[in-house]
Amino acid sequence: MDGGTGKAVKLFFDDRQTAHAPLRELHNGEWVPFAEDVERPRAIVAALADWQPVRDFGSAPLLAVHDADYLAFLERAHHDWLAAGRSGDAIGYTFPVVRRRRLALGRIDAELGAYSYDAGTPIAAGTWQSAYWSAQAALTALDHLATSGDAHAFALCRPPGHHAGRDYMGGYCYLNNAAIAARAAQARGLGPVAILDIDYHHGNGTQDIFYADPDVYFASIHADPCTDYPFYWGHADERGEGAGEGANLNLPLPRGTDGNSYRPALDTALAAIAGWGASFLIVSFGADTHSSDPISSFALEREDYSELADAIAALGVPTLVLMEGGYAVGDLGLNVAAFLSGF
Ligand code: SP5
Ligand code: ZN
Repeated sequence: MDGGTGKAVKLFFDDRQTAHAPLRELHNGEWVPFAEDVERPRAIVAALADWQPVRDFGSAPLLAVHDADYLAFLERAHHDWLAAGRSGDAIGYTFPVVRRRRLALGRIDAELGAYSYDAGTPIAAGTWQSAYWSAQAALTALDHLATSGDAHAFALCRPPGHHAGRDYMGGYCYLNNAAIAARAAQARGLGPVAILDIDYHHGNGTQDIFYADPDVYFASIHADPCTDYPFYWGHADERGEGAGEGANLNLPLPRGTDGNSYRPALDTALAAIAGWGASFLIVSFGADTHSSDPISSFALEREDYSELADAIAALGVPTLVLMEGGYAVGDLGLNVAAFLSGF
C-alpha cells in the first residue's frame, strides 16, 4: 500500500514482448519444450488489471550495460541463421573457453558460442524485438518511479534478464533488464542503487556486470549452485573484487527450502542492503521458488510471496520490481499478484 491509500502498484508490459517464441531448448541431453514460453506473460497479464503502456527510451540505456557488438549480434543473429540455410531457432554448440582467445569470427555458429554460455537460450525470429521491449518496460517503470512519487512499480520483463552479462546471453536471458535499470537509475540521481535477486537461480549476469563496481550492491538468494543452474556462479565466497569487494552477497540455500527457511536469508540480505545505504532498490523477482515450479526445487507457497514483499517494502526505499523466472504457468499469475499485493 502507498501511504495507506491502497493504490495498486503500477504495471508495465508491451505486447511486442510476446514475439519471442523459441520452440525447444537443450536440457539433459534432450530437446525439450522451451520453458520460458509466451504463456508466462499471458498468465501474468490476465491475473492483474490496468497495464500501462511502455515507452521507447532508445538504445543508449542498453549501451550503458552491454557491448555494442553484442547488441548488434542479437539484432541480426536470427537473420544470419536463416542466411546460413538453417531453419527454426538459432542455437550454438561450440563454446570457447571464456576470454581465452577473443577471435572475431563471422560464422553464425562461432558467434552463437562466443556470445553465450549455455545451450538453453535460443534466438528466434522475434527474440530481439521482445528483449528490446522487455528492457524498455523496465526503463518505463523506472521513469514512472522517478517522476510520479510512487514508491513501487512493476515491469513484466519477458524475456527475463539476470543471467545475461555485458556480452553474453544465457538462462533464457538476452538483455540484463535489472542492470539496465540500475544504470538508468544512477543517471537520474536515484542512487546508491542495490539489486536484490530473489529468483530461484543465481543472477550470475547481474553479479558479473557489477562485480568490481562499488556503486551498485548486489544480493542474491538462490538454490545452491553446487546442485543447481548456473553451477559456476552464486557460491557464498563470491564477494566482489577490487573496488567492488564487499558489495556482492550470495546466500545459497538447499533444495527443499520453504517459506520459513527462506525468510532468515531475506532478512540477512535486507539488513545488508540497508547497512550499505541503498536509496533505490531493484528487485529481480522470480516465481520459480514456488513449490509447483517444474524446473526448480524450492517449496515457497503463494502466501509467502506477500510476506516477502512486505519485508522488502519495510526497507522504505523506492523499489522497482522486475520479472525474472517462474515456469508454473497455472500458478504464475496469482503468485505474481500475491507478491505485488505485499507492497
Ligand atoms: C530466468 C531463469 O529462471 N532462467 C533459468 C534458466 C535455467 N536453465 C536451466 C534449466 C533448464 C531446464 N529446462 C527444462 C525445460 C522443461 N520444458
Ligand atoms: Zn530462475
